[in-house]
Amino acid sequence: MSDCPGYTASNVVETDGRLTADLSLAGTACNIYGTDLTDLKLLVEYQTNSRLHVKIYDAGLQVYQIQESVLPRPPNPGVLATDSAIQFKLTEDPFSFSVSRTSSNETLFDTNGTKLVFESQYVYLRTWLPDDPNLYGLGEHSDSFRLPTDNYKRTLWNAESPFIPRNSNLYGSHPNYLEHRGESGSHGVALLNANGMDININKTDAGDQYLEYNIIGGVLDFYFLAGPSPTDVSQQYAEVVGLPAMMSYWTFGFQQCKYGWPDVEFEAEVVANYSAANIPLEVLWADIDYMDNRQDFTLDPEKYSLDKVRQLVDDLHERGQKYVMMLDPGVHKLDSYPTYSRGVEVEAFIKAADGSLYRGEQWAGEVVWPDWFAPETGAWWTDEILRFFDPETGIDIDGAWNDMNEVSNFCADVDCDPSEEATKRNAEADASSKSLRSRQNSEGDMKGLPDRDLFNPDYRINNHQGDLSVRTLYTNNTNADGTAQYDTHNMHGLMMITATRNALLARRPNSRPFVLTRSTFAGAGTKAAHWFGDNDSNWDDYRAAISQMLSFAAVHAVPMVGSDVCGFNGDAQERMCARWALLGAFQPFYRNHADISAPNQEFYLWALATQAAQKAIDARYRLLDYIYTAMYRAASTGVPIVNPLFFVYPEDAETFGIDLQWFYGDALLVSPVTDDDSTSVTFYLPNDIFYDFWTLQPVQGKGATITVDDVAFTNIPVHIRGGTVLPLRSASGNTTELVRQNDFTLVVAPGSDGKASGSLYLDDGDSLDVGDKYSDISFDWDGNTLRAEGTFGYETGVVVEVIKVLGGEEPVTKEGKWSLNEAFEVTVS
Ligand code: MIG
Repeated sequence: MSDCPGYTASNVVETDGRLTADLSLAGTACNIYGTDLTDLKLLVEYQTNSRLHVKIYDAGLQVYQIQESVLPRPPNPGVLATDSAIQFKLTEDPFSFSVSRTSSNETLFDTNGTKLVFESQYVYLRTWLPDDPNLYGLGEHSDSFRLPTDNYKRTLWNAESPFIPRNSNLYGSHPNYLEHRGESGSHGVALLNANGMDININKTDAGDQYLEYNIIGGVLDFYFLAGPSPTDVSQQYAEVVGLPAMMSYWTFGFQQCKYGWPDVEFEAEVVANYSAANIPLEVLWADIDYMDNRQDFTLDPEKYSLDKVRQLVDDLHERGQKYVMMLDPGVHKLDSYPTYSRGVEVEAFIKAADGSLYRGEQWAGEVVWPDWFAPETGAWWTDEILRFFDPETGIDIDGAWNDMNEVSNFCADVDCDPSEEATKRNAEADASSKSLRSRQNSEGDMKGLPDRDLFNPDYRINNHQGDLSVRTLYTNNTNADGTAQYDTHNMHGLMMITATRNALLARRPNSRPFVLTRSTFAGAGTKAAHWFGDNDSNWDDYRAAISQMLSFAAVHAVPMVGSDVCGFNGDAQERMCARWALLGAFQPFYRNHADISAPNQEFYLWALATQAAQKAIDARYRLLDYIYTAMYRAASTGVPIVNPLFFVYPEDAETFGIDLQWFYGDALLVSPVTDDDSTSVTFYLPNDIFYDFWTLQPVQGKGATITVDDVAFTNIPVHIRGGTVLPLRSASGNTTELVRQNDFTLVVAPGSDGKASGSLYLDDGDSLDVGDKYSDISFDWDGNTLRAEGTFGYETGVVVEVIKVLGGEEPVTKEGKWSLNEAFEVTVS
């Protein structure tokens, strides 16, 4: 890199809130991993007081840029630089820039002294950072929430990732990070670039800390977010990629899945067993087992006959339970398979370089994949979903599960032949690769530079699968809009969930669609929930579930997340599964799931897991409206649904590295036992007043760790943060529908100043547009009186029956019947 010439800025034009410049290569091209581009453009926009857009792109507008149709960019209201909380500073020769905080002049991002490299297949930019910075994000990964700062590499390339390996790329890509600097605040840096990349966080030999991007294509499209609080950064990021989709109330219920359940009768037994064990089950899932020969939109005629599945779904619905089924993107290539032939008809599938259908291998055998860029693909997908999931004649599902959408291809490498004919096809593809290039060659359409090596670029990212095309779509495939898979690979999952969400909306236009996805990209939270894929039934992955949740929910604007509870791979053990039942109950998405090769692990199979699940679900369901309110805040304002400790205590340096505890919502501190098979836990209690959630006894935090021994395998330490009012249902229920019929108890947990506040959002729990039929009630406790006021548009039919004020040996309790349809005021003494 040091041999590269860098760029010089010229023609700098500065107007109100905007700066543009030309960047020209400052010397002899270094061509380290491709060809240096000679002419670039710089665009700087002060978009809002807290958002700065900095874009460096090719003057010819040929280099690939993310399609607006996939990831719409935020509007640019435009502000004056002088009104912005962060400032852009340009150094013209050699070109570099910095971003600093206006109020303190502190530098947040700084490329000075390093040279930008912008080549056909390699883009490099380095920023200096303070020593050992507090960095979070750059998912998807299974590493610590606070990222290592020494010799650490984050690779972003969506990949099938069994056992969620550490220090590896996983199923999703989110090239944004949050940096927290304690008292001086937090800021965010979001890069909208979908190409494969390595982000290195390390120090130079001289000890200077840096973060650097090594990207194999695309442009540098940065959004700098001013914070200054960590929560502000989350909100500002959600403004860039879109606010998360609001989830239905029932999606917070407990869910059970298993790959390898033998038949629909067994599924019905699972439901009955849960009921017999007195463990509420909200959602039953169907994995690929239901399919005929593992083809989408088919049923195994023996094991999952239509009549029986319809009966099961009717029974579930009658009891207020739900059913979700899997859909894989790989479509069996078989002329007699209607989904395939209808797709061929409308050219819905990805084509190889020679124009023939691109084939690979998946569950069903030889498959093709949807080209989500093709004009008819969305309509074809919706039509397939409408046909198969027709409530009258098919299966009336409540949600859809999208798996394998990285894309996962069982073909191991680019020499793989999904069938005998593939040999011939590959030869033809080679011969006609020119046609691929010419299709990319049009000028100024941002569809990708011509003449690139789309299989093996010289800069090799650290993909744990190996070369770019290993076990996925060949990266030389051209999408229908002329772009290459090489550039769009990381967005296949996002596009699939967009199509699936649209299809579910066509089925039930007034309901919030529920889609669960394995693969994600920036913005995925606007479409779907995400689970962390094929983890292992061990304590390491139990712990990793916490940092994964924090990264997605607090940094990547994907609130509805969770791991496979009790672990996917391997043989779950009773005590671990009991602990995980408790852990999962305090994460947004709560589903037990296991692999076909793993023994069954439904909670009722063990005494400890049964008791743990009963206790966990009882608490979770009493808390449903509290977490639903947090979901609503996330969906309407971008405030995270769960919070890392430093989001609540941003000046307490002890909290910056914590990823074994979290706030469920912003009032409940969850501190599970995390050591293998242990019954004791040492956790951090910030300097604040807390109340044990189970006993309601006050506990004064001292800004130190405390150790609790004898934590039963059926127990999890949870504390209410002082200063909050928790709206709890007085009782749980077998389904969330029943929970909604119960009255409320308001738990007032006074802070050190004796005061407390909280809120409660209520609506029908499922309508896409609730209009004015919602209530958003704030609770304020001044030490004597609780005041409830706000908007009251939703008639709950239930009341607040108890107000409990914590603080003394025993809580002070007042009973009554306070309507939630209007403001009220209660003095408790
Ligand atoms: O190759 O559908 O991550 O949850 O059970 C495995 C079968 C394919 C991977 C998913 C997992 C699912 C499984 N799928």
